[in-house]
Amino acid sequence: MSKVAFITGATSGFGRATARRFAEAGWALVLSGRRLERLEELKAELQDQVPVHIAALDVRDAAAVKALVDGLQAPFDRIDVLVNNAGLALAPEAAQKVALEDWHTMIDTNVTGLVNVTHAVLPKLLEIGKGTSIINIGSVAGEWPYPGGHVYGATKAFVKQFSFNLRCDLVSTGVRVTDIAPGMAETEFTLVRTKGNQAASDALYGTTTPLTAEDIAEQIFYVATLPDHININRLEIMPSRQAWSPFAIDRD
Ligand code: NDP
Ligand code: 8X3
Repeated sequence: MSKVAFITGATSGFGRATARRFAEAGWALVLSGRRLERLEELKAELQDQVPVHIAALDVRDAAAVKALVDGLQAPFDRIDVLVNNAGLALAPEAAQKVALEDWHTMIDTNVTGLVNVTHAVLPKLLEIGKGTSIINIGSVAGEWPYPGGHVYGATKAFVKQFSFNLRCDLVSTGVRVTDIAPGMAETEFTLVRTKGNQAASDALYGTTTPLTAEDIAEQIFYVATLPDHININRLEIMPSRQAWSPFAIDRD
C-alpha cells in the first residue's frame, strides 16, 4: 500500500515541487489549493506515476477542509505526511501603511488555515501513529524581524510555536512535527506579496542566488523519510548569499 502525502498549496512553488518529489518516490498524493486548473495540470503530469487526488480548497474554510479530509476514499483514506504549506505574505511596506484587510488575510491563511488543516488531518495521522509527520512551512521571518515583516513574520512565529507545542502533546503517539523555515526562495511568493509586480519579483531574485522550490521540496522529503525515531524540530534554511543585517538605529 502506498504511503499518502497531503499537501496544501500544491498549485505553485514549494507545494508543487513537493508533490513532484514525493511522486518520484512513489507516494500517493492528496493535493489542494484554490486554483483548480493548476491542480488538474499537476494531476495530468503525475497520475501515470502515482495515485493523485486533487481538491480545490481554501484552507480558511474550516468546514470545507473537514469535509475534504473526512470524505477521502481509498487509497487516500490514510495520511502519512501532512505538509502544511499553503500561505502567503502581503504588503511589504511598513506596518503603518498597511490595510487591515491584508493583515487579516495573512492571519486567516497562515494561522487559522494551518490550524484548520492540522485539526482535520490529525486523527488520520494518529490512526497510523509511528513514522507519520506534520511538516509545517514556517519562515526565517518567524524567527528574525525585518522591516515590512509585521504580521507575516508574526504568523510564522505562530507556526513555529504551534509546531513545538504539538510536539509536546504528540510525543507518545509516533506523530512527528517539524517547522521548516526557509529564507529567500524564488516562487510566486513575491508576486503575491506585491500584488502582481513581476518587475519587483524579478529584481529581488534576479541579482542573487535564491533557494529554489526544489531545494525546499528536497528538505521536506528528507524530513518525512527519516527513520521513525528521529524528529527534526526546526530546520532553518537560507541561501548562502543571504544573512542578517545590523540593527537599525534612528539617529538625529
Ligand atoms: P507560492 O505563492 O508560489 O505558493 C503559495 C501556495 O499557497 C499556492 O499554491 C497557493 O495556492 C496556496 N495558498 C495561498 N492561499 C491559500 C488559501 N487561502 N487556501 C489554499 N491555498 C492557498 O509561494 P511559496 O511556494 O513560496 O509559499 C509556500 C509557503 O512557503 C508559504 O507558507 C510561504 O509563506 C512559505 N515561505 C516562502 C518563502 C519564499 O521565500 N518563497 C520563504 C519561507 C516561507 P492557490 O493560490 O491556488 O490557493
Ligand atoms: C519568506 C522569506 O525572507 O521574505 O518567508 O521572509 S522572507
